[in-house]
Amino acid sequence: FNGNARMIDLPIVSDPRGDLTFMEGGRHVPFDIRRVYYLYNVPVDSERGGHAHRELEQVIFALSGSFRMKIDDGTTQADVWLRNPRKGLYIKNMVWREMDNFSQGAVCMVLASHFYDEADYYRDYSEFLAASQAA
Ligand code: T46
Repeated sequence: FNGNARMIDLPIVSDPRGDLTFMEGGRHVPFDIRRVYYLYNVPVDSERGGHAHRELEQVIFALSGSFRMKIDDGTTQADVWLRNPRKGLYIKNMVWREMDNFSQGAVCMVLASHFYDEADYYRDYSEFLAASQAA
């Protein structure tokens, strides 16, 4: 995906008590983690996202259940199904994302490179496209 998005595989430590997965900032995640948030109690017909970020980089996980991410860097589009809690989708800045097809009880956890800042969002697709093509 032109280096703008890729899957990150995290370690897994399994024993009869269950599985353990961990992530360390600057090691498994290619930025210093400044914020973590999660989506839950998401209705199955919900559509989230519909924006891109000027600077923010994120890694997105389905900790439980599954959902679809549609990503678009202005040149390439892809559909990614997240359903494995040890495989995260790394998304660089300037990538449009939309999320849907949430399974019942899905939990989406996101690691972010910056604090929340509404000024960092493109919420208008044509504005995003113009900016991504000017870059
Ligand atoms: C993204 C996808 C995967 C905060 O106050 N702090 C936060 O850290 C976040 C993420 C959101 N908010 C507020 C802003 C809105 O008033 O929560 C409300 C809902 O946010 P939003 O409509 O942006 O939620 P999603 O699920 O459409 O998008 C979020 C992230 O905003 C976005 O960066 O990539 O999850």
